[in-house]
Amino acid sequence: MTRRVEVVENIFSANDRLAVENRSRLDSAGVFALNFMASPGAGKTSLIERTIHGLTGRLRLAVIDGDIATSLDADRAAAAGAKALQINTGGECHLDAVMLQSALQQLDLADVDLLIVENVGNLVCPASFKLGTHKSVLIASIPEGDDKPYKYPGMYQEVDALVINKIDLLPYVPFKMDFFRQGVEILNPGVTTFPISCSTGEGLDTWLDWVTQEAEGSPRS
Ligand SMILES: Nc1nc2c(ncn2[C@@H]2O[C@H](COP(=O)(O)OP(=O)(O)O)[C@@H](O)[C@H]2O)c(=O)[nH]1
Ligand SMILES: [Mg+2]
Repeated sequence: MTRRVEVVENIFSANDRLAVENRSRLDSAGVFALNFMASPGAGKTSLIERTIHGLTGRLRLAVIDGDIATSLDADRAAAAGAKALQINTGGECHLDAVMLQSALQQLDLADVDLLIVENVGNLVCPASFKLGTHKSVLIASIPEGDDKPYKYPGMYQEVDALVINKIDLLPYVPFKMDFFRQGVEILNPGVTTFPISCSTGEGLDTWLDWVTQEAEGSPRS
């Protein structure tokens, strides 16, 4: 039992060391990076598309898409106008720092201001693996239900910002916003929150302003 714990700790510390290297590579290239995490179908790729459309002409974007199989999400990001690269994890339920390191080696970062990493759809494992990105963003969505902060506390307490997507569905889906927000507040008090709809565009201006401010405030060399 003790041996197993040690092995797990070694894996995490090796990952964390590589995450630090990734961060320094991003900083020296002047790239601000976000890690998008969410359950499958919450709207990660939809928000990436909206963000690309909203920031074109203001920031130069690249997207790294993590998926178990297919390049569908990277194709969507490329069609929206960003430089896009797909990582297929071959069954792994999360991205880790090694995978990001190899993706960064394949991207020319010289003409990138903002990098969005779309993690594998999963509310558990991605929270445990640092990548070296500057901020992590959780995309929750109304049809998932209002109990998710209570059921997946590890994810909710880790993130720097919370997007609540699909608010256009509030009239149709039972979702108690107060109950949801109470759960979030216990785990991550005061976390910056963006209620949005990728379908109608509601709330997206505030989101885009936040991304722009964060990217412009990040270290550049
Ligand atoms: N009603 C509604 N549907 C949305 C919204 N955002 C995304 N979707 C839909 O949700 C599904 C999953 O979206 P996708 O971006 O692929 O999610 P991902 O798996 O997290 O990347 C797609 O059918 C989207 O069209 C939204 O704000 N409102
Ligand atoms: Mg996706």
